[in-house]
Parts: sequence; C-alpha cells; structure tokens
Amino acid sequence: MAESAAKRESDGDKEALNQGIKKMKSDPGNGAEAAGEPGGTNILSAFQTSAVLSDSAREKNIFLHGKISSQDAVVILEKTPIREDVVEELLRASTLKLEMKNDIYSTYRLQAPAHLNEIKTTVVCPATEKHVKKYQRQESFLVEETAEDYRSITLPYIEKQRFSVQWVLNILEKKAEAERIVFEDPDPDVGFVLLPDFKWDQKQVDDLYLIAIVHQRDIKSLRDLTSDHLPLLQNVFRKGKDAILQRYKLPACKLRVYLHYQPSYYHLHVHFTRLGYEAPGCGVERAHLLADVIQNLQNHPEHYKTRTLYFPLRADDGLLQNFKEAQRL
Ligand code: DD3
Repeated sequence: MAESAAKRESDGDKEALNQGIKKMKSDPGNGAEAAGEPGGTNILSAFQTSAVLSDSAREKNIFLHGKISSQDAVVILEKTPIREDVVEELLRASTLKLEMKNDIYSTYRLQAPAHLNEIKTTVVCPATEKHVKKYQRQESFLVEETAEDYRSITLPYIEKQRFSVQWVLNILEKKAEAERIVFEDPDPDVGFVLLPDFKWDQKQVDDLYLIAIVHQRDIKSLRDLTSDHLPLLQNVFRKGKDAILQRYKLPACKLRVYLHYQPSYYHLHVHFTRLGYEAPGCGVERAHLLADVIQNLQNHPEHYKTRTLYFPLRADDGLLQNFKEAQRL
C-alpha cells in the first residue's frame, strides 16, 4: 500500500517534470530543431566503418571508428529512453508484429513511426587518435597522485598535450550552441555559462545532464582551486541550481553537482546530473561533489594543492604511461 502510494507520488512528480520539458521544447526561443542538418543531408551515408570501438547492449549504444571522405571520424549511435509523453501515440500509430504467444505471454516487434524512432547520433570529425582511444573499451587503473606527482608528472603532461578547448571557447564566445544556453552569469570573475551537455538529448529530465563552464580561463582543474575561488564556486552552485529549478522544475535535492578529476577537458566546469541517473563518470573514483569541494576549501585554503588525489586512468592513456615511467604505479 505505502509502496504504491509512493510510486503514485513519484509518477506525479515525473509527470510535472515532463510537463516542464514539454513547455521548454515548445518554447520558440529554443531553436533545437532549426540547428539540424539543412534539408536532412546525411553526411553519414558516406561513412566507411573501420572498427567498432565499443558497444553496450545495456546502454544500447555503439561507438564506431571510420572515415567520412578520407577524414577520420568517430560516430556514436544511441537509442534514447522511451518518453512518457509519446507512449500514447507510440501504441496507436505503430505496426505490431507478433513474435510468439504462449499461454498468457506474448512478445511483439513494435514498428514505430519514423519520428518516434530516432537514434541520437554524435559525430566527431575530423577525429584525433585521442578521440578514437577515448571510446575504445579499456581496462582502468587507479592512480594515486600526491601534490608532488601533480607537479612533476601530471602538470607537465597536461601542458605538453595542449588539449584543445576550442569548443569551450566557442560556447563562452557564443560562436556555437548559443541558443542552447540555459543560464549565463556574464561576470568575468564569478560568471559561467550553463547548458545541456551534449550527452543529453533534452527529451526527458530522467537523464538530465548540464554543464556549467566558468568564464575564467586559467583554471585547469580541481588542482588549481584555492579558497580564492570560493566566490566563483558558490556562485556556480547557487545560480546553477536556481536555473535548473526554474527551467526543469527539478529541486536541488534531485541533483548531483560535481567536478571530475581528472577532467576530460582542462577548463574548469561543473556537472549537474539528475540523482538516480548513473551518468558516466559519476562514481566515487572520479566525481567530487561541489558541496564537498567548497567545504574542503573553507577548511583549508590549499586543500586541493596539497592533498593526494585518486583517479582512474585507462590502459592506453599517455598520463598512465608517465606514472609508470616515474615508478608511481
Ligand atoms: C567531447 C568532452 C567533449 C568527443 C566528444 C565530446 N557538451 C563536448 C564539444 C561540444 C561538448 C559537450 C570531446 C565537445 Cl563526444 C570529444 O564534449 C560540446 N557541447 N560535452 C556540449 N554542450
């Protein structure tokens, strides 16, 4: 009894959230549809697959390496969650093919109309070797990084690699994804841009995933943070949560707000994901709750400059090689 009441309540909750999304999607200022390939040009019809980097039956995705007219490319295909608000239409407008029937049990293949049968697709082109490696299934190793290791191994590696954050600068300068911005505080010191991470298709709040990218450009990662950055971090925390409540009707108690260490790009950013959605990289070996980061810096201004930090690295990561060569693994 109590259980079904709880379920009803959480369904009502979900309904309200999906309403929020629907409202957002019909907002003409959003422009999500207009951003597609004009006229439906299919650049992927010329894609020549050379390898399956990884795939997952559970996550219903596949990562492909190949070429688009002589340029290396990574293509990610992913089935999206079934949205509550289209279930009615899905049941009415589809073709149903019986597969088997046995007693009270039967299975079918439901063929949905094209517009309800989309596959989320991400293309990286031209892709570098690093992009290809990123999606190859790999064993991971936990690294123990002392402050000295950071200074002598990690920092030189990051500086030598000069990973491109052009796409981040494009967002901050409104040269890309400007219409996707959910909230901006333009202040150069404590300001940031909040927008959906492109892992999220924004069709349902269940897997909500936004990133806050700070306007300050010289903060590479958690390691650079000191108590001087508390106003920035507190601003991102407070205004990020407020903006998500406004837009998606999700209160702070439904959110997981955290930083990655190591990050996948060295320009300070904060992840906002929905609690209950196991976002990639939200495990204890990589995620640092922003609330904890703030408290740690309040207790010790140099916390992240002095503490040993732990993180996983994949077998073929160049940084892992450097830790091995320094006999730190
Ligand atoms: C990335 C981490 C980076 C491949 C892939 C993703 N959110 C992004 C460009 C624009 C974005 C992101 C790097 C790259 Cl699949 C290599 O992510 C992005 N825009 N995470 C948004 N909104």
